[in-house]
Amino acid sequence: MYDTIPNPESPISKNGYHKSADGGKLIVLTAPLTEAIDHAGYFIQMAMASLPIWMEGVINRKYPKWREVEHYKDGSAKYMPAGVRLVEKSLSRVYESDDIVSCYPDDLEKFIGPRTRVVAVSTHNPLGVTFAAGVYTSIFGSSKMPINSHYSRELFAKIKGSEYRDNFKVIVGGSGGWQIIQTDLYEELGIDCVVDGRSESTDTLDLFAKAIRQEEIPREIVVKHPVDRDSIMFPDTRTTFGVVEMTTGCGRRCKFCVPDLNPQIDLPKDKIMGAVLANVREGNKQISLATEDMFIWGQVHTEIPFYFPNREALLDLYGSIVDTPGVEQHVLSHATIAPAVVDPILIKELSNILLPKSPIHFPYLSSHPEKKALAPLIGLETGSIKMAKKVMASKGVPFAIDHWQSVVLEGLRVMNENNWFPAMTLIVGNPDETDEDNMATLDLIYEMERRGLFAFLIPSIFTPLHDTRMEMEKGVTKTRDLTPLQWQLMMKCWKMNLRPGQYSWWGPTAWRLGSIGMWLYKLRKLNGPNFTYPLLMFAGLFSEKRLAKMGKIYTGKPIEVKSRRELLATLKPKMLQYLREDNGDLPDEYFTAKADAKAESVAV
Ligand code: B12
Ligand code: SF4
Repeated sequence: MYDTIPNPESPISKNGYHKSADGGKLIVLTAPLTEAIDHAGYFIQMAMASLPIWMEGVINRKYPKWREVEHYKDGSAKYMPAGVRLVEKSLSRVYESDDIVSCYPDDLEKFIGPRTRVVAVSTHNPLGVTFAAGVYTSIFGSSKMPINSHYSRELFAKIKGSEYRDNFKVIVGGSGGWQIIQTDLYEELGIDCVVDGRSESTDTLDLFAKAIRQEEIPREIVVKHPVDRDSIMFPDTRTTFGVVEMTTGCGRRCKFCVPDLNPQIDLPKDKIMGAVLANVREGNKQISLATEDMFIWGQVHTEIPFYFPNREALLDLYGSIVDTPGVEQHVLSHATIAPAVVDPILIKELSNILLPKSPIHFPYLSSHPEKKALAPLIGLETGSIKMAKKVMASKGVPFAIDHWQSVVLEGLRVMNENNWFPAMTLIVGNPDETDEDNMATLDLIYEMERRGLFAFLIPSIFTPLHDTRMEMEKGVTKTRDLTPLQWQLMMKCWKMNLRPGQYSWWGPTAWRLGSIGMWLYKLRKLNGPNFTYPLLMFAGLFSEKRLAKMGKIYTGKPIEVKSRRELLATLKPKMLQYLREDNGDLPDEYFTAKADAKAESVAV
């Protein structure tokens, strides 16, 4: 019924259009190769999001087989990002599975044919204009073309050049779709519509139906996010890196955050386990639970505030995952730091469960016999209380944001002691940021160094993200405009990151010579004079003490740090009831309140 070139011989599907053995699939789903690969773990994709295309050789040398992907017999993709798998699952409610295919970009020609009506692309970060990704390519000189963007553009060009292009619509979705809307690259990339939202929505299904009927579709559509846990679907096929959703939303309400705009939902364990089993069945050995904050799972919409983690529920969930036969590796995704201060025993017990299956090794940091480590992604964002109050006032709850520096240091201490070495993001160039704010963040970073604490620090330049409360705000836009202190913060973070890699005799020398060579060759012109001394500090050409004496850098002032006991003592009385005694450090008020409650219940 919907075919423009009907084949009278072909059978009719339940939706009323003609099937054709060689006419292509009705709906073809795909994603950029660099986002689909299930190779070498998270870090390769993160590197490809940040390195410019001219540095692709570095990736090729380190991972010569990264382009080798696996197929099913029919040529479809063995693994795809979780987003693609969910679109596939959502559509399968309406269309026959034989009408839908998920394939790698190189296989598009096999599946796009005269009866194809939709080519749908899921993308995480197609243009590299999001935080962290854009900044590093721009330091190296090309702000628009990280490796991932290059491959995304190549994919769009391939679809645009299809001989059947007039017959189908190109619909884009996924967490990076907004980049197309914001840069208005519809024409250039050959995109008809960008969907902002989840594929489960009936609005998404209506959009696909319209496209299949070859009706006009809007350029942009915002679809509703499901509000209850049962409306979120789960893939029953293999996902890239074994990603399975654990929660949506967050609840800490940082102003710059996109995922926090979604409702706070923790997904049912049986469905999570179903998706884990599906991954294992299809040959995946790794699982990773996608979340904004792993610690809210099991404590969403209960009588206890979500920022007091549900220890038993979390241990049960993670235990079931790593004990699933076939799961050989498990990787953490995002978390927050305050729960480590609230419940250190939870961190310890999670380590006992998770370390044996962690593929991450930090030989110079870990005390685990096999040097294994856990590395969740955690937002530090700023060390300035003034800035934190403005942009992330609830980031450290149950602790007041005034104690943010102590929460970070204390949380990191607990984590490091249990072999958690998180990757922590920092935002440089927030709107209205002053030198004082940067100095406060440097104070915190130097204090981390003095205390021998380790986190992999990822500074990125403030990017106003769509729909957030900071969408209209402007921070620094070019690396040349960064102040000396902003540069110093970035370079100090990277210098500290390299600490565990510098134990070989050649390590420091290689970095020193490499970075100076790079500066002479390219970077001094690109990044301007404010970059010079921070780079010299990074390269270790002059000691930090000497550079500070010369007035070229700021080496931080000691900060007053509250211990865990002191932090707990700052909690509001009504919060004390949610603390657990086995962690110790409880303030006297906790015991008084408990005795009072007991006396009251006896009296009743
Ligand atoms: C797992 C993950 C990763 C993994 C794996 C990614 C992968 N290829 O599978 C790794 C670690 C590699 C990664 C890397 C990066 N990530 Co990431 N990642 C996530 C995380 C935790 C989960 C993503 C996920 O699979 N979710 C589950 C699926 C089901 O959700 P989904 O993809 O959004 O799909 C739904 C909808 O978007 C929609 N949909 C999806 N595709 C399509 C297509 C069509 C046609 C339609 C209609 C609908 C649709 O329907 C789906 C639900 O039904 C999210 C946070 C989050 N909770 O989403 C961050 C997140 C998406 N990542 C983020 C960032 C910043 C990055 C990096 C840039 C970080 C960096 N600097 O290195 C890189 C970029 C990587 C790249 N290739 O370019 C940001 C935002 C990205 C953005 N564009 O704004 C997020 C939101 C994290 C955050 N809190 O800030 N990431
Ligand atoms: S803690 Fe992280 S996920 Fe939660 S609102 Fe803040 S930035 Fe977003």
